[in-house]
Amino acid sequence: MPPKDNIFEPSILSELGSLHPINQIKDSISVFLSGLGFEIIDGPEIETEEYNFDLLNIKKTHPARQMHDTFYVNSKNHLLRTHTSPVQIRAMKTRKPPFSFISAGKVYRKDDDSTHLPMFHQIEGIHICKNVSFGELKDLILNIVTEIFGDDISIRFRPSYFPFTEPSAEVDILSDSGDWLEILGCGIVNPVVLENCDIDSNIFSGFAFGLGVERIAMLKYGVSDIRDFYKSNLDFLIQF
Ligand code: 2U9
Repeated sequence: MPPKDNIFEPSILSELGSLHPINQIKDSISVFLSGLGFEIIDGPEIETEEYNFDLLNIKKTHPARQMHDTFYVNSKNHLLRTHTSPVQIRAMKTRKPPFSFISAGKVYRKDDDSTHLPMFHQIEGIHICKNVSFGELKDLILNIVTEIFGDDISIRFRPSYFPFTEPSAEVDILSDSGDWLEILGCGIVNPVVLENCDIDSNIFSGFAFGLGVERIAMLKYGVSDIRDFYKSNLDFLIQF
C-alpha cells in the first residue's frame, strides 16, 4: 500500500522553493520605486489611534475607526495598523523635507470575503518637495502601472476622496474585456497632514499614493479569489 500522503512525491522534492507571489510583487514594485529615488522605510504594525488616524486627518466619526472595521488591541488606543501611512507620518515628523519615502508591509482590517482579507499588503509612497504638481504624480503613476502591466496598459484617473489627500483620485486600468478596474489611489497630500507633521505647507507640498498588493496580483494573474494566495496549496503557488 502506498503511504496516504506521499511526502516523497518527486515534484515536491525537486522544487527549490521560491518567494510567495505577493512578496514577489511587493519586492519588484519596491525595487522599481527605490530606483526612482524613493527611500524604503519601515515601522510598527501595532499603532496608536493618533498615528493611524488623527494625524492623517481621519476624524473621530470616520467609519473606518469603528470597532467592526479595525482590530483594537487591549485598550482602545492601540490597534493593528489599517494602512502603512503611519510609517510615513513617523518619518515625516523626524526628518526635514524634501524627501521621498515608500513603506510596504502588512495591514489589518476586519474584512473577509473573496476580494478582502483581514490581513493584506500595501505599498504607499509619498514625495514632499517645493512646487509639487498633480502632473508629476500622473507621470509617476503611469510609470508604476506600466512597470507592473507592460507598455500597452491604458489608465484613467477618476476623482475620489481620502481625508489625507486633496484633491484625490482613484486610478483604473482598462481590461481586455473593456471594463475599467480600480488599481490604486493617489492625491496631493492634504496641507493639514503636512502641518500635523510640523512641515510648513506654505513652503512644501507633496503627493502620495497607495496600492493593495493582493489586488494587483489578482488583476495581473487573473485570480478571482484572494484567499487562494493564503491556502498554502503548492499546485496554486508553483505557478508564480
Ligand atoms: C501620508 C499622507 C498620504 C496614501 C494614499 C491612497 C491614496 C489609497 C488605498 C489603495 C488600496 C488603500 O490598500 S488600499 O485599500 N490607498 O487609495 N493611499 S493616497 O496617502 C498618504 C500616505 C501617507 C502621510
